[in-house]
Amino acid sequence: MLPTFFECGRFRFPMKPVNNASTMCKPLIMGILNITPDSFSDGGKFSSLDHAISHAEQMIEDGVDIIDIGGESTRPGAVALPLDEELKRVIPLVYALRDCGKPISVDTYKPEVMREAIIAGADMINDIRGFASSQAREVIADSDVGLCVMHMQQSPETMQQRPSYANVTAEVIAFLRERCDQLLSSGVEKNRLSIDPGFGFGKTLEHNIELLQHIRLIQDELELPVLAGMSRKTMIGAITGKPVERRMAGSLAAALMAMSQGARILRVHDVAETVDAVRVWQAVNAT
Ligand code: 7PJ
Repeated sequence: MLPTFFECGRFRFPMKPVNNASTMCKPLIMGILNITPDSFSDGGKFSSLDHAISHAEQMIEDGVDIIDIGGESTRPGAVALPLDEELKRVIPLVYALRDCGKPISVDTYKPEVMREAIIAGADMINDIRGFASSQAREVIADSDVGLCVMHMQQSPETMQQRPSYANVTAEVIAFLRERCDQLLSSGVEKNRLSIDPGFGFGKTLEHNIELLQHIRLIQDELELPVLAGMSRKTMIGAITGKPVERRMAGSLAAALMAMSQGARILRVHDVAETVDAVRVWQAVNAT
């Protein structure tokens, strides 16, 4: 059984189906707010603070539930961003958005960025390295933020060179279980955790598809809400043959597949369109 709520700083979201007869639960929409000048999806369109703020305002109008701020590009082959540059990009935006009425998540694996983001008012930390660093776990234990613990094989520089698993689903479950146990023993409450198989992070298309087919199993095994992020990713391009700027329809289909597997949080670029797709799904399935 999933915890009843996902606790996320100043916010609390119900995680169980409202209607017990239905296995479906309306997923939360996490909108991606990239402030990387080299962001491959937004083409650097939202590089300045003002543009990022207006992008956030648009997402709120479109029905976003959580805003995920990312300062460092983690596309395959990307090189790491220096700490001071990431702080300069992310922290002013957290301050600017802290009272926007929606929880602010920060996509970072650096403990220093986590600490400053929490001081600035962030409600959630989304770590693509799954809180591997003990300093990260210390920062988190001293706070009340929600967490996303993601699986990645290797690191962004090398992860797509030769992804390899004997059993990808079993290995992702084992990894996430270990990281979540570590967090729980450092004092983090279970209802602050969400988990993510990490689509595209050290995975072939076949690995990604197998994980998508097993979201419900992953969620049931760990009894934690699954966050799924496939929006505009290479896997969508590989299936549809479309470049990144034409992957919205494929991304919507993937989001619905994740939702039908019970995913509780969908991390997406196209908030308005995903909200509509979820509404149609709900109208048919959750009555
Ligand atoms: C993910 C992420 C993801 C979580 C990125 C991109 C690359 N965080 N940060 N899950 N992806 N939790 O958005 O294409 O899949 S950055």
